[in-house]
Amino acid sequence: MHIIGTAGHVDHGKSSLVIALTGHNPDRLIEEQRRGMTLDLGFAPLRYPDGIEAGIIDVPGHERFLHNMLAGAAGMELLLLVIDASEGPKPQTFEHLHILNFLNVARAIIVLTKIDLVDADARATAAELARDAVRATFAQDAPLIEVSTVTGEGIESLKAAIHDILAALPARRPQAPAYLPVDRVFALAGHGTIVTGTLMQGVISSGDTLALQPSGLRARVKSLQIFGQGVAQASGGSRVAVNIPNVEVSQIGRGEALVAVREFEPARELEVDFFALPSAISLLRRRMPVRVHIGSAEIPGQLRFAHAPPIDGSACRAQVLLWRPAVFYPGLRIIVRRMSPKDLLGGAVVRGAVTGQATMRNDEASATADKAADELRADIDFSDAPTGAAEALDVVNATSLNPLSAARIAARANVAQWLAEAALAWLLEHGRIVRVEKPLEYVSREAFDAAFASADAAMRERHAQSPWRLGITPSEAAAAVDVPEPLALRLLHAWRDDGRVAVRAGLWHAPDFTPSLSTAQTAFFSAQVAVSGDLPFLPHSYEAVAQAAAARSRDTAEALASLLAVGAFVRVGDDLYRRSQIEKAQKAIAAVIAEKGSATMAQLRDVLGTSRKYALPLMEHFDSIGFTLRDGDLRRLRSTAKARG
Ligand SMILES: Nc1nc2c(ncn2[C@@H]2O[C@H](COP(=O)(O)OP(=O)(O)OP(=O)(O)O)[C@@H](O)[C@H]2O)c(=O)[nH]1
Ligand SMILES: [Mg+2]
Repeated sequence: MHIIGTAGHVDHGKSSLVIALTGHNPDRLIEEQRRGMTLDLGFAPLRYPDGIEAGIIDVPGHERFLHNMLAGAAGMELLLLVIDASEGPKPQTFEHLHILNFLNVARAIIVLTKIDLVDADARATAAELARDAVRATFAQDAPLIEVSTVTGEGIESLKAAIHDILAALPARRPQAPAYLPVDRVFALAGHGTIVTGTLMQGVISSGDTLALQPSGLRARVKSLQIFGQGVAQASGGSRVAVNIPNVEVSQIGRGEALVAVREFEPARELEVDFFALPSAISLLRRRMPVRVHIGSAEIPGQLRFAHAPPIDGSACRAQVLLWRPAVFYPGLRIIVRRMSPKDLLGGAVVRGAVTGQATMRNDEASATADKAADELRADIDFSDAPTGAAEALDVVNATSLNPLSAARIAARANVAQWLAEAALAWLLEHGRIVRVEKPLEYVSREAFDAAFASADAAMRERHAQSPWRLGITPSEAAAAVDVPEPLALRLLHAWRDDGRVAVRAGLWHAPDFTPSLSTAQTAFFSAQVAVSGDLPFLPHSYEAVAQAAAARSRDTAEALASLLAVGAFVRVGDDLYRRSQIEKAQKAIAAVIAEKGSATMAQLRDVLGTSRKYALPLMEHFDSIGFTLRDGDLRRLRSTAKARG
């Protein structure tokens, strides 16, 4: 289903044309029928025998109701530009045309109405003026069809022309998350709240739970109608009435959007490509108060250009700050008017929310970034990739090392989350993106590898310069990669899972690295932690050794930490042993227990030849590492296998 829109000056015959095409009067308000003037949006279905169908949005022509016209304008795919043959183009002909030009309406038909009122010459003149009016807009090559709703002349050929265009229109992003700007809200006796709007993208099914945004209310879809007919499902481009009985009418206003729950987060700062209306260029300021028409909402805000305002109608990077939050998706078209008077300034295509890291980039920088994204995916074969894989990859590549959740990626790629998840799994499997844990998020493969190269260089430099040291701290890794420490830690864990780094005692090192002491350090520790020939199992005081090492130099203190981490020294409480002491003690203990099956503390102390003060903690250490086992007053070996280890 597709959406056709009317546009044109007041009284040029838009509503009459809709009646002639569909048999439905779009002017539903009594006031409209009494005054013969459209005040608010009207809707009518257009169905063809071959199943092609469309909804026509009839807009008011009077300039006082432009805000209503704007609420319905987003989402139009085919424009019927209505021009009275007896009057020719008038101000709102141009204004509507410009607005729809900005909204990127793809196709148009120029409809010259009331031809029964003019002679052939006047008709030809009106046709010429109409052609002039659409020059340099999307409608410049549109067919022009002359009609009269009084005599019926031209109506059938107009219907045929509409049919051919509809048949050729592409489908509307069913893979995207549902987004329906609400343009009417009312209660129906026995049913409760109904909201209507054009489903801009995605699919809505009865039974779905959606969100009204920016209010955040959950809305359960009880049933759906498209032009009065109940349907189980509506897809992008449909004019839909959605029954959401769990929400009160008073809780919803025009301007809310009914959207998929997880993919949309209301935001107030938008990054956009702005297109100025050429006649409004002199009004533009670097920062100016504006009214923004986004979906069906009209929100005051500020338009900001990075540098000077644009000097022509070509795309210009800008930010839009809204006074109230709104939901949007990349590619959504918005209209920007001056705060007061409300002149049309231009239109804009939303790129996304302004994110913390991306300060406003100028056009040159964004062009470079776009080119980089193209290059990154140029060599990938997406032919067997799930829907949205290319979009998700662009999003992840664009955010580089800032991890993004699946929900965020879905939102920025404008792909429904369940599809985005399948796309991410595919990209992971093909090595195009990388996941980091806690929480589970994704980063770009290129950025991840580049970050590793920096961390690896810092690590190897440390190994070369301070070979006695175990490695680098997360904060040193963070400095090397230039990211915050918590992120550095997540990256380090991911590299460890890849086998590219290892960690010992909180210090990160190359997997093949073992610390080695300088000759001077070795001599220092040989002297400090000497083993006495008489008392081979006597430990040293850890505190005393640590203080002596620290007093000597920081390097020496680091070397002590390394000796402990690699197990060359073993710390038991305050007692410091060499590994050889521990190993010999284990042998001696194993021998004495093996002989008798068990040993008392006194017997073990005698074997060790030390006092109870040292023997007791050491035996508790052996218990704790699973070497021995306490059995009342006795010690046994836990198992022969472990005794050997
Ligand atoms: N003679 C003649 N009159 C027409 C024709 N089409 C519309 N009219 C008359 O023109 C007047 C305006 O028609 P509408 O269809 O209400 O015009 P509109 O463009 O919808 O007006 P707004 O919604 O107020 O902008 C009405 O009195 C119609 O009867 C036509 O083809 N021939
Ligand atoms: Mg009308």
